[in-house]
Amino acid sequence: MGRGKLILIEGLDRTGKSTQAGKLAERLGPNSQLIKFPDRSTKIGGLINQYLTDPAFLLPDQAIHLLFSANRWEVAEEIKTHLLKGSNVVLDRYVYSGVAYSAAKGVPGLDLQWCLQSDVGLLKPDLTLFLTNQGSELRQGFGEERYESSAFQQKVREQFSTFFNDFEDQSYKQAHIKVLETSDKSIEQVHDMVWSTTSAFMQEYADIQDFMYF
Ligand code: NYM
Ligand code: MG
Repeated sequence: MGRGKLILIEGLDRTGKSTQAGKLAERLGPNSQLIKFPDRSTKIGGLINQYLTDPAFLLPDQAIHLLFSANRWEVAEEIKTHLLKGSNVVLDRYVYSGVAYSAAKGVPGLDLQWCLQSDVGLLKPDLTLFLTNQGSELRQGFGEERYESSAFQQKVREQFSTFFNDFEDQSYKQAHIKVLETSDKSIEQVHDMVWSTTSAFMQEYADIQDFMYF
């Protein structure tokens, strides 16, 4: 039996990631695992949650960046164990969110290169589905959390795109990162796109055993 596949759903806020990650994990069967980042249930996740929801809770940008990264390292071994047992793991956000949101702040020194360092050594997803809803960042009515403003989301979009284009190897990008345009599509229509892309990938790459790392 081959190892399970690590499948990541990424995107800006309000693009339906959590809904789609949940539906994908369900479709992959009872053996699959769904892991969301940030995981607010751990001690580190509690600090992240406070930072996101309480404007009076201040942390240096470098410090909160490292907490988001530490929150991934907390479950790095658990993810690998699931994959080795043959379970597929669906991630709701991961390293790409980590670098894109922090780099979007425009803080001197906090560039993509710096931001990636704390995640170097984490498993790379076998397949990343980047959900994009043209203009999602231009809409009104974002939530109340830190980062949920139209102006900031536009900057995050640019950082995701720079990262995929300039930091990822082009052949890796072609095979392993798929951009799904979801504008004007229903939840079920987007799920169909997610599923057809995932199942085609899993057939083509059924035999991969080696792991890839950031
Ligand atoms: N976020 C998420 C980061 O800034 N860095 C990270 O490493 C991760 C995983 O947290 N606006 C940001 C993106 C979101 C916020 O995530 C909360 P969610 O998926 O909205 O709960
Ligand atoms: Mg959010």
